[in-house]
Parts: sequence; structure tokens; C-alpha cells
Amino acid sequence: MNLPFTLPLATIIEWMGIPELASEHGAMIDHMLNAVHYFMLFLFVGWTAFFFYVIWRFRQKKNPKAKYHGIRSHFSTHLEIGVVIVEVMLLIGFAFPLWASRVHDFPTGGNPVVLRATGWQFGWTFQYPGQDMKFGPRSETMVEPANNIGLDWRDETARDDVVVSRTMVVPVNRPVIIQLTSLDVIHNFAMPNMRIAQDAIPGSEIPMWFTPTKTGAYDVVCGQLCGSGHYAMQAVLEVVTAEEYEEWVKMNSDTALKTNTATYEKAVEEGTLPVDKPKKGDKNYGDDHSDEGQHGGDHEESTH
Ligand SMILES: [Cu+2]
Repeated sequence: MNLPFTLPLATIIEWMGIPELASEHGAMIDHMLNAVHYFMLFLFVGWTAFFFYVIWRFRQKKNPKAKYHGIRSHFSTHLEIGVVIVEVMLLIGFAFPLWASRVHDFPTGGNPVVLRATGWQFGWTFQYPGQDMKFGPRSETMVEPANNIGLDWRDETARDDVVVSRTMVVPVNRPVIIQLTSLDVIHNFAMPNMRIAQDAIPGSEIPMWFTPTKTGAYDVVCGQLCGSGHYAMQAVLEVVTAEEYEEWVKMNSDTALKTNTATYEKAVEEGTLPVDKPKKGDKNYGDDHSDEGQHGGDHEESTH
């Protein structure tokens, strides 16, 4: 039967306009969101009914004189303790293990795609290991406006790394592991369609994973108020077919290799290869003339 309109109560969360689901574990999250919403609806109706019952039951006409003793049994205390026990059980028995499966039990099979995402005020930068499948190191010495994550192209493994902003490309039906960090303040890498979000914290690399199940373009947003440009801190998650993904990686990796190798060779030729400043603990730390080149070029600060 075709109705001229759609009935609004397929499920509560659909009715409330939850974004389209596009990840493998997302159905579980939706199930939980639905259950919680139905439970809250039940509590709302129940407590409202109780509220009106109490107003009627203790109306002034029937109770001209107030009783000051109140309830003398311990029933309500026991009930409260019962509620606390159930809530602790929900937290330890369900919530913690479910979360642990997202942030600890990483897929070992299924040929996962691994990439790094870095939040900054106000955008995201994505680093792919490229065709050599090795992430190049990053170094603070290499940071400049065009290279905000400090990809260290002095290292060979870094030169073919694909570094992009704004668009993150992943293949469909393959687990995606994201190593998440931030350059400045705490951000939150949120993908509503994938039903996953994780805080990005400067100084630590936090992994998260999901498996996209539908091709298409989805939103990546920042889920933590992180400053004046927070509203614009978006990126696009593009889920493509396996072939499209391989092609994309190959094309961008080839271009990156060419550009970075040229930059490196030019710097060597002109003698302008960046040299790391000595670190605390190095022999010449604190020496004011330390950036004259006596440290050579292999002080790469590795983030492996
Ligand atoms: Cu942010």
C-alpha cells in the first residue's frame, strides 16, 4: 500500500533525523540510541503521570492538615540503592566493553587501511603512507605553512606519503584505522554517518576504527568547541570502491614522490637542507652557535 505521506514513527531516532547510517558497527549504536530514547520516553510518561497523581492524591480539599512525618519505611532508600547498582552494572558490564572494542580491539584481518588524521585550528590534515606502505616521520623543523604537520621529506619513506586536507578518501568494506592527533587544542574527529567520534589531543596519538559499508560523500566535523572557527572545521569523507581507492592512492603518491624528491634534491644542491635544532640531552644543547650545521642532517625526530 502506498501512503501519500510517510508515517513519522519508524523509530524514534529516524523521526528525530539521525544522519544516514554507513558503517558496519553503526547498527549497534542505532539500536542502543533507540533503546535509550524509548526508555527515556517511558520514564517521561511514567514520571509525568506520577506527578499528576500526586497533585490529585494530596490535594488540599482532602488533606486540609499536612502530615509532617512523611514516609517512615525505608522502601525508597532501597529503591535508590537498587537503581545505583543497575547503573554501575550497565556501565561496567556494557558501556566499557563496547567502547573498548572500538578503541582497543583493532581488526587484524580484512586488510585495514591505516592513515593519520591531525586536527588544527581550523581544519584536518590526512597523511597516507603511500605506495611504500610506510608512514614518513614528522619533524617540527619541517613545519611551514604548506607543510603544517611537518612531513619530513629528508626521510625517504616520507616522500611518497599522500598529505591532503579537506577530503579523506577510504575504500568501502575495508576496516579503516585512523591514528588521531592534534596540533594545537583538543578537537573531536566526528563522523556522524559512521557513528563514531574520538577526541584529538595534542601530544598523543589515539587510534579509532570503523568499516564503511556504503560509497558516497559524508561529513567529518569537529565535535569539540575549539575556537572561533570551530563551525567551519569540516572535511569530506569520501567512501569509494576498492579500484577507485587504489587509483587515488597511486596517483597522489606518484605526484607526492615527484614533488618531494625534487624539493629534497634542490635543497641538497643549494645546501639549504633544513637541520634539526639540538634537543635537550644532545651534546651541544644550549650552544648558541649550534645551528651552523655541525650536527649533520640525521637528527630526524621520528614519530614512529
Ligand atoms: Cu576543532
